[in-house]
Amino acid sequence: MSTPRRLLLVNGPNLNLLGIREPEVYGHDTLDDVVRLASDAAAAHGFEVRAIQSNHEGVLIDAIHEARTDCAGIVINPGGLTHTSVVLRDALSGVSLPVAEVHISNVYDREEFRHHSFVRDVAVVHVIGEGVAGYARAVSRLIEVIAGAAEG
Ligand code: CA2
Repeated sequence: MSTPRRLLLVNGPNLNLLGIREPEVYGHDTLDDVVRLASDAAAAHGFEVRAIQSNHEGVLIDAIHEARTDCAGIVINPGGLTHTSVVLRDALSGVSLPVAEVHISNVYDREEFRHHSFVRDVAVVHVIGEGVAGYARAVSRLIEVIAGAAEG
């Protein structure tokens, strides 16, 4: 079966507040801007994006499971769940799709509790601290990985 030309874009808790609160940390772009940026980057390679944002861990996990059947990879900013969630990590490793981890801010320049990521070692691409432009970079790099795997 051929590889689906679709990525799942996952944004975790509180990222619906992008562009509305804390612009000094996360900038002025909204979640809609992020989805547009990621979709444009994917379209440049002939891919489409299915986007989900939720404040509920189980909803995110269901979306990750569903991606198994019709997506080629997952771009995820897990928000605060990055630093706490074994179940999110298990969902990502369980679907066996290539994963790109994105953080808008540079978590390593912030509080110590943000330095640990449960997702880090199940992701093959990491884009950290590049603002919302990092989503476009993560999409392009993940598609390179997918294309490389399809070539064998
Ligand atoms: O830098 C990132 O992208 C983070 O994943 C964002 C998370 C934070 O817990 C991580 O340590 C780093 C927070 C997402 C909440 O986003 C907001 C956006 C605007 C206003 C308030 C929260």
